[in-house]
Amino acid sequence: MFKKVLVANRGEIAVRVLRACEERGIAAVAVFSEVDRSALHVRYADEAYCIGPAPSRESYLRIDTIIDVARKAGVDAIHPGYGFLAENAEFAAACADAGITFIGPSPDAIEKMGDKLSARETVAKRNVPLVPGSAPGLNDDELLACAQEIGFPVMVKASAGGGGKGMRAVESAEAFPGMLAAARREAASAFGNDEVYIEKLIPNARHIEIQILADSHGNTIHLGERECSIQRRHQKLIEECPSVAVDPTLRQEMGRVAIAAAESVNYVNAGTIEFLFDSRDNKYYFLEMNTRLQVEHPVTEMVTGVDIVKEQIAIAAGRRMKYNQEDIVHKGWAIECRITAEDPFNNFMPSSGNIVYLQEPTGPGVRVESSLYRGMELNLYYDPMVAKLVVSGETRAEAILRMRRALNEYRIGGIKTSIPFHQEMMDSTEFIWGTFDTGFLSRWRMNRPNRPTNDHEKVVAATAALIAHEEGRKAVHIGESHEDGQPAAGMWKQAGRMRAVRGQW
Ligand code: MV4
Repeated sequence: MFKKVLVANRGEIAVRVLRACEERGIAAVAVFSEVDRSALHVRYADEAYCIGPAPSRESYLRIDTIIDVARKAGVDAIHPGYGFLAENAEFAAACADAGITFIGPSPDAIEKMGDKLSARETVAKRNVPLVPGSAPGLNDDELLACAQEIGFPVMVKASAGGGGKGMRAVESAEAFPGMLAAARREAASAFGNDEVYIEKLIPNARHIEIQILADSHGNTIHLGERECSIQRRHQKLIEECPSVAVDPTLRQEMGRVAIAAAESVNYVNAGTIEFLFDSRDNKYYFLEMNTRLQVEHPVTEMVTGVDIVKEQIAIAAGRRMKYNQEDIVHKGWAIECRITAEDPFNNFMPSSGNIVYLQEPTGPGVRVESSLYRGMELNLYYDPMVAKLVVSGETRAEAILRMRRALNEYRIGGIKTSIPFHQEMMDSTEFIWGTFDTGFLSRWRMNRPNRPTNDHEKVVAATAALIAHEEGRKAVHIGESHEDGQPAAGMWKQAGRMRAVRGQW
């Protein structure tokens, strides 16, 4: 096993990886920018080195500086976390050149999956279902012909893009040339590569992804799906494991397909296969593969009991995986709310300032992954996500009620946060019923701050009905009495009353 690992990241994920190192008895090295000198990840590490000024280009993205520090500190391996250098093939190769193990997949796998056209071609060889679309290397006329054959509306996507960057929906052949040119320009300036492809547009789809783990001895397993349809401008806000849209048969089938996709690039380490899921015909289509640990990995950990980060480290050290596919069973339900320093009442405007007060939720089924501490000076240099609130329960309903309870306990003073947004989501009938898709948030309007919602009865009724549904019973009626004189669904009514003071502490 490794003796010393460098964590090339910051924030909650750096802390998460440092905890895994500690549990494995591995000494851990942190790196930090000038403004992160007193960050939580620096305090958690056994050693820490400054790698440059605040802008990430000059610190967390500096391959040469990070490799230098890794050499000086004498580490055996580097964990990249997510974001920054996690999906940078050049960085993975630089680690190998320095004789340091990159805790992640090979540069070749990162490269093949990083280019979305090459990813489509590679996984297609293993019969992974793709959205009908174009082959690589087509000129503008050929792309138009392809779009007409597939039928409008279509999506124009940048091959070097991903995660929704450089993506355009096109409704008609008339609009196509203009949109195509715009997409190419945008891709050229954002990625230095103007190659685009088209796909049939799948409307009202869900975003469902499969977590996989693969060791260097040829074993690849899947840990089931995550539901990630609650997104705003391609930023996920809420994730769940499992998904209400997936039953055990579909889980097994999508898992098998995800394993095939991973095997098509001889994938080793943790990875995620993203699918678009069309709820109208229950068909699913490969979108892309993320060759890294993801933000939302804890929901899978809570439902499978697998510590994905500890497994990543073991796999990178050449160990055989601890689990066979038969060992992976889903138990209960987990939900994650991303806590961001943004004002949900003001178009998610980023917020900064001193964390003057902090009280994080705890108790049964609650897990907080956070980079916050009282007295912290939060700046605007990095991603606004400052913490993740993850809860689990025996059922989805219990997880939702627990999330409501935990959000109500959460107090962050000094900055605006997304907590009120999550409180409203936990009250929404669409969320409670699970009848949402990726278009849901663009149709959603937040209530105004401090305006008490007057639909508690609706929330309580919907939740009670959901419980009844889950238990295969008929829904109870609110307000009716049982023989013992207790109000029916009294527990759920109480849950409906348990709401936080809106706005911030
Ligand atoms: C699509 C799509 C509909 N049809 N592709 C957005 C992120 C990127 N990974 C792919 N995305 C989409 N691709 C086809 N052919 C709709 C989306 C999409 C979306 C996907 C997942 C989550 C949220 C989304 C919001 C808008 C569009």
